Amino acid sequence: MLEEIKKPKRYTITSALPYANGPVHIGHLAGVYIPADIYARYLRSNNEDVLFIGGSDEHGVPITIKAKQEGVSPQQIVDKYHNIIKESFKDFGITFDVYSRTSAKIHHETASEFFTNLYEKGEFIEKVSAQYYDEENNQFLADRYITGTCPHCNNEKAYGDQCESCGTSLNATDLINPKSVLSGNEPILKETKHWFLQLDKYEPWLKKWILEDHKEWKANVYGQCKSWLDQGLQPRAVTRDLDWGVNVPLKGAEGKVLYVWFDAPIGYISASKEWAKETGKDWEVYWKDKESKLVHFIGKDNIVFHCIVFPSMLHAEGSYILPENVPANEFLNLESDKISTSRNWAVWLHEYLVDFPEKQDVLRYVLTANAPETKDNDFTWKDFQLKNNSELVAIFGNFVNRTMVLTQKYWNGKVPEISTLTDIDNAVIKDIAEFPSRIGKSIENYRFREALSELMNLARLGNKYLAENEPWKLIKTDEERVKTILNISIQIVANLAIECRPFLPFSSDKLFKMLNFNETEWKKSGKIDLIPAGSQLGEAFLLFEQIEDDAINLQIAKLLNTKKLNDEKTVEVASAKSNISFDEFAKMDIRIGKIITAEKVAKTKKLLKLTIDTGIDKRTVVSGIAEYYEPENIIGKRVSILVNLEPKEIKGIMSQGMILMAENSKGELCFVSPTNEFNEGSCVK
Ligand code: B3M
Ligand code: ZN
Repeated sequence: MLEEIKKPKRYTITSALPYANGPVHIGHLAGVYIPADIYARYLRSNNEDVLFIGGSDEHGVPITIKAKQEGVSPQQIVDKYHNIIKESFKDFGITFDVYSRTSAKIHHETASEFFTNLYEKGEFIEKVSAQYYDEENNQFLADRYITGTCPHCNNEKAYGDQCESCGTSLNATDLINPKSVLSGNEPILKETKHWFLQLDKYEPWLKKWILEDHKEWKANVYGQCKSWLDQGLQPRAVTRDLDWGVNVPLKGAEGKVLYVWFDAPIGYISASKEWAKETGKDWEVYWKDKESKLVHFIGKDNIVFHCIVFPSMLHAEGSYILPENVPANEFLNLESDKISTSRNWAVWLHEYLVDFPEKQDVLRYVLTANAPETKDNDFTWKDFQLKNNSELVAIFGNFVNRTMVLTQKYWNGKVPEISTLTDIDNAVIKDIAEFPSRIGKSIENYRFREALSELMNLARLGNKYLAENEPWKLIKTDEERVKTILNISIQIVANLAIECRPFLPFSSDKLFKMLNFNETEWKKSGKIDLIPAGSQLGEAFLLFEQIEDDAINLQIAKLLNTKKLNDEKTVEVASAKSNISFDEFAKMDIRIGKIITAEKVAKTKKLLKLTIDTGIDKRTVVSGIAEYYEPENIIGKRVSILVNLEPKEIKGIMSQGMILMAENSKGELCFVSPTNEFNEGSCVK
């Protein structure tokens, strides 16, 4: 028998805590905060008990790096960005019940207690391992503080945790030629003790809890969890050698802090405590009562921490509820490129509001309509303009405006009476009744794009109703009929005002003002008795306005400029090699040679077979330059050649020597040629 799904008593809604090392951008809004806000607002309009939690993640290595770069303390960095981020969320109408931060005292206490609790229960294993240490700075190096050559792709700028060139995740000890970012020196390996959460121990439990009991999770989330679980889990260190974070509350753990991903999710709990203190409410029921429903809104890069690590922590602690769902989103790109804080490839929320003042809802709309719910999606300024002009203005705004203007014109803004209902009216009334549950269902199932498109269908229904009945024509012949049509249209506007509120709260406020109305309860919508006949409406004004090409072109130009600056910046120089003696250098016999013949090597893309007159002899050299030179264009060219390199067979051809090439940061090659007419055989020294 199907189990009756019991309605939760209350909702605990968390949204990922953004790192306080930069402002927030459209990717954050689209992926996490808008969906979470729609969900929270919708539930509240249903009179549900909701605690919607946000806050800044103020620990972790990126923040210490940023502080070093700017020559200030980590606390100064997080103070600055915490405030900017908090303001942006407020500006965009994200209705957190609490927006806290992990540098708060209450958080340090809460995280510390949580750790101690697990420690005392014996949930950690202690392990000593060798880690990189910078002797000049007397400190252990976090993975991000070590760079070196990627063993997979030879990228010389790989980090200790990942190579951003080939995407492989690495251990710091995998790097070839590791260097400390702090001193530039080669780090030494030194033993250090850390505490590990035994994810392997929880694996069977996790498998059942996720793979069997939560098959309803979004496919992207479920799939990622399954692949982690299929690979098998390892114990994971929850402490670090770092001086910024929550101190490890153990003797002998001086200089160690909790790993940022251990303390950050506990931040949700500390924020709840802070909220409880301020409001006099009880935080514990939101976290410990089985009838509370916990939902985490996050981006896809946070899935493992919210579905595997944090639940394991909660499970190990034992008194907490677990997330009922984790509706993680994929990523939003910007004009086909990955959003990047370091490359400034983003639309920053605070900047958007300077360029598009009071247009929060336009962005909320476009980001919801384009939400990366099932796959990565792209934000483009052209699409932003199109969605504003042809959807918000042409459909939603147009319907509201026509209804308001006609009512003002014919009845001075007084809501006319309904006389008799025709079949057309009854059909529309029946349709109107279906929207609240249709939109609501989509929201409850975390399908916010679908919910929004349903909302737009309600506006479309209104437009169609007006267009088919043409009250502006009927007014000359059948005033009673026009009264009915306008009354129903006004009711549709009122329905829109309630139902758009989770998505477009600023526009909902405007509609309330225009309608002289302020009903926020979801269950009141779906009906046509929202605004009684005889009510006086407020003044009509435009809900949305056209966005012109100029405004869009300006934004595109801004991005092109960013791209240009970035391209200039990427002229990077490969790092220096260690010194050699003159004798070592002098062993190389480098000459000027002349290319006499050149042809492509069959079945290869990169290789040319060259005959070089070295002045000493004429010899064959195979060179990987086919992508940069056409054979016919290089005959007669003078180049540098290392003549005493051991001969080597390449693709069945004996190559005798090597042509010297210059390589730029993009990996492009060009010959190193004499600037004057020097004969073949001349020595390069
Ligand atoms: N600060 C990572 C991020 O912003 C991290 C989220 C923490 S949620 C507990 O992607
Ligand atoms: Zn690599």
